Amino acid sequence: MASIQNQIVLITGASSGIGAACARAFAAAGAKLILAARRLDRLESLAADLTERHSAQVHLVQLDVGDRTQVESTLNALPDSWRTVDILINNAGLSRGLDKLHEGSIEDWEEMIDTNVKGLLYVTRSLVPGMVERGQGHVINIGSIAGHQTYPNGNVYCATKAAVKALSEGLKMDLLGTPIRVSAVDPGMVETEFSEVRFHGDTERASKVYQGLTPLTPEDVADTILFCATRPAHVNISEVLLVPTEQASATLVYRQQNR
Ligand code: NDP
Ligand code: 8X3
Repeated sequence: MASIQNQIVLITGASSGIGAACARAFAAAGAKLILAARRLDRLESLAADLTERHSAQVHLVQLDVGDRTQVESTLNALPDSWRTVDILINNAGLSRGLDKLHEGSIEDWEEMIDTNVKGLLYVTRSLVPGMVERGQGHVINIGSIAGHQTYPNGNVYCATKAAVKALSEGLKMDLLGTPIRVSAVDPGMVETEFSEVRFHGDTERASKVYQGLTPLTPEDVADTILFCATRPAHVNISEVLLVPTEQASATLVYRQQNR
């Protein structure tokens, strides 16, 4: 296992779920963290906890990844001691709605495309040139099983995650000949705030998504991401698809009654 002690890791969408779990896992491994999300209060309490538990060095940025001007100005204004990002975890993302395409909300589509595709591109475009210049870096994109298999009513969300898959593959090709690594970590069902956000705050509908099965936890995914980041420099984990044992595909899950 290669050490990531004192490496600078920037995590987008660190205020919840998989991003927050990554912050905990990478802090425990001794990394320095730049945590980004729109909800600064959430980042502040996470940072306080990481400092107390791991004496972690943490820098917070309030950031909407879908706002191009904000991404460019915020990342260009990182303090000198935080500029040399070694590992970028493009995790910020969301789904909105689960509707037939011809009945879907165009506002929902735009929010998903702006965050999951354009947001990932803006952050990557801002940080990867520095990695190339320094000859050091690793980009880890959080895709989804939804980028491998489309499911009914998933249309635009699945399309954004298929785009993330294509962008991870394309970035790897474009960085060939540099030491920069690119990984895609593509989970199946993970219990986070994801479904609550998808259903616009309908917690009852959200909880039914995971009824009768044991989903992945955010920590399971963070574990895999940390594994990718701690391989020796000549090893590039290009793609990992991880699902709960009770999930076989995007549409096939095994649910037990009374669980
Ligand atoms: P959560 O809703 O728990 O977390 C999503 C995170 O993304 C939050 O921290 C949120 O922060 C951030 N975010 C959303 N929009 C923006 C934005 N415009 N700018 C900055 N940050 C933003 O969900 P998950 O942890 O599950 O999701 C993380 C990633 O994992 C997503 O890319 C998702 O698509 C992917 N994924 C999730 C799966 C699941 O089943 N849960 C399965 C496969 C992939 P804030 O609102 O504070 O900005
Ligand atoms: C999240 C998993 O199956 O809801 O990407 O699309 S799924």
